[in-house]
Parts: sequence; structure tokens; C-alpha cells
Amino acid sequence: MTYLAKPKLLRPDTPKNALGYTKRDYEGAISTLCAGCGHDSISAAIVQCCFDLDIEPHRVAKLSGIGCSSKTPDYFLGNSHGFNTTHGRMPSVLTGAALANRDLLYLGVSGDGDSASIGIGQFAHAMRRGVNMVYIVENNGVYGLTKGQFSATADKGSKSKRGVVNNDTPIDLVALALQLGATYVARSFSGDKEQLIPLIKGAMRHRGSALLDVISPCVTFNNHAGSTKSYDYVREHNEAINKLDVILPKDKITASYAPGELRRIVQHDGSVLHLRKLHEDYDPSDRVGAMNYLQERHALGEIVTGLIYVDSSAEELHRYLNTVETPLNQLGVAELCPGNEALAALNESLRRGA
Ligand SMILES: Cc1ncc(C[n+]2csc(CCOP(=O)(O)OP(=O)(O)O)c2C)c(N)n1
Ligand code: SF4
Ligand SMILES: [Mg+2]
Repeated sequence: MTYLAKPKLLRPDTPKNALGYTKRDYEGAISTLCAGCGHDSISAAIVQCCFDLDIEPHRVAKLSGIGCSSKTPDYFLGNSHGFNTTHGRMPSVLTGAALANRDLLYLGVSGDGDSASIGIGQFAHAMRRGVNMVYIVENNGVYGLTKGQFSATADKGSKSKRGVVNNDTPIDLVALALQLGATYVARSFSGDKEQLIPLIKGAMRHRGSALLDVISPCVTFNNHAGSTKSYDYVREHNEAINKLDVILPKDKITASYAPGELRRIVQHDGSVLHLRKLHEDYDPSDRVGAMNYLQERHALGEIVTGLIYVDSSAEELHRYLNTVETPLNQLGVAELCPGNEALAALNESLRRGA
């Protein structure tokens, strides 16, 4: 793959975050995606979130599968850990990494093909196990990298660039994640960074499995009339249910709101999700209500975006498995290998149990 380095020289007044890093410290190589691809806007949003949240780059592990979307981790967080896995297998590699070292922020980046076709089994199990991760699907309704075949998220009746109609029922990864027990579920649009950035931030501060389905138009193969994943279509059918601000414990609250206008959701780490309702009847703490709402709105041709569901008291896989807090690579031989006597005692207990 082409590798282009970005110039390192910065103006002396370039803004720095609390760690002394500039946004450049969170960027990666220059993108080789098509100009205007939605995926590049998502990369920019991730850079902005990590800069704003003062995340130490070496504390992030970014993992992906195969596809244009899965290539993007090369274009952000160049100083973080990265693993470009095989097609559809990112969730299991991420789960293994997270179990070995709980101290990192796990960022899974995938595509609709990667997650809803070949990787759907892996996607489902990562969601239902409560792996502590931010899982971003860059959803364009096609296999961009292999030249624009319909993916499993393409809507029934939508048309390919050559006019072929898709007759298959779409898979909605948001609906699936809700059904499978994900504890932070959101949908956004790569063309709306005002909405997208806080949703990614909230997911990064969430404990448990967080899914973000981001509609991300493929300008080369799926941005025409007849597509339901084009910039124009999404702008016309976008129904935002709420507006999110993420307030960190260190932040001062500057905005003032009328009583009842705002819902405050405190997460495990003390961060506060400030949710302003745009749809009066919508409750993001009601999983079943969210599933029904999505179906109803989808039938009307609307694309529901915003924070769709959150359980701020959620737990995650390490708690369920009662695993050791120390990353495995920091344990010594004594802890990792308890010795022959312990092994013999364990075997004996199993024989007795049989
Ligand atoms: C095992 C395997 N099967 C098929 C492929 C071919 N392939 C590469 S990327 C891709 C689909 C990518 O689509 P998506 O995840 O939606 O990413 P996009 O390019 O649209 O961002 C396919 C089928 C592959 N690389 N490996
Ligand atoms: S083919 Fe589509 S998804 Fe891939 S880089 Fe180009 S616009 Fe983006
Ligand atoms: Mg795709």
C-alpha cells in the first residue's frame, strides 16, 4: 500500500490538549480513499474525539477487518496499537486482545460487508458478551473495496449504480445490537460531525459493548438517485431523536437549559451524557421501546439517528468472567504458572467431580 508521511512541522500556536498533544499526534497516514468518501469524515471525527478527551495514543488499540472502511485505521491514531485482521474476524481478535489487557481502549472499525455478511456471527457474539469496546460500522450499503456489490444492509428496492434493484431484506445492525444486548447503541451520519463526535465520545466513555452504525456514503459506487445510502437521501430522511453533549468530570457546565429539557445520564467513569430530546416520546433507556420505534420509523422510510439506547449501569465481559485486573503481559511466571502441585490438585478435584 502507498505510504505517505504527513509534514511534521507545525505552527507554534497549534492548539494542544491537556496532555500537550496536537491533533496531528492523533492522525495517521494520508488517506488513499476516493475524495469525498464518507469514511474519511469518520476518521476525522475519531481524531477529534481522542484529542478532545485527552486520550493517550498508546492507550488505544484499533482493530479492523477488510474493506475500504477497515483500511481507515491506517489514517488515524498513527501512534496507537493496530491490528488489521482478516475479513469479518475483527470482533474475535478484539475480544482476545481485550481479555489479555483491559487497560486499553478498544476501537473496532468495520464495514457493512465486514460486519453484516461474512462477519455477522462474530459481530453477534461480541455484542452479546458485553466486550468493552467501541464498535464502529462505516455503513455504505455496498462492498466498496470490491467495486460496489450490494451488501446485506442495502435496503430492499434500492438501486445499484447500473440500475439493478436489490430484492433482499436488509439487516439493521442497530436492531440486531439491541436484540443481542449491546449497552450503548447509536446511529449517525458521516456528513453530520456535530452529531457524530459526541456519540463517539459517549461510546468511548461507556463501559460495555458500544455499537455505532454510521451511514457513510460511498461516492464511487453508491451515491446516485435510487440509493438509500447516498448523501442526498440520508440528508432528506434523517430523523434525529436527540442531541448529545458529553461532559467529562473535569469540564465546567456552561450551557443552561430549561427544566425538563435535558436528560442527564451519569456513566460509570463519572462522565455525564446530556441528552436533549428532539422527539418527545423517545426514551433511550427502554430497549424494547427502541426496537419498536426503529421498526415503525423504518417502515415510514426514515433513518433514525442519535443515541438510540444506553444502559449506564452496564457491566462488561471481564466482570462476568471474573478475570484478573492486571494485563497478562505484566504477570510473572509465578502467577501464570502455579506449578505441578496446583495442577495435580486441580486434576484430582476434576476426577472426584466426574
Ligand atoms: C475471506 C474473504 N472473502 C472475500 C474478500 C473480498 N472482500 C474484500 S473487502 C470485501 C467487502 C468489503 O465491504 P465493506 O466491509 O462494506 O467495506 P467497504 O469497502 O464498503 O468500506 C470483500 C467481499 C476477502 N478479502 N476475504
Ligand atoms: S470505493 Fe467507495 S467506500 Fe471505497 S474509498 Fe471509494 S468511495 Fe470510499
Ligand atoms: Mg461497505
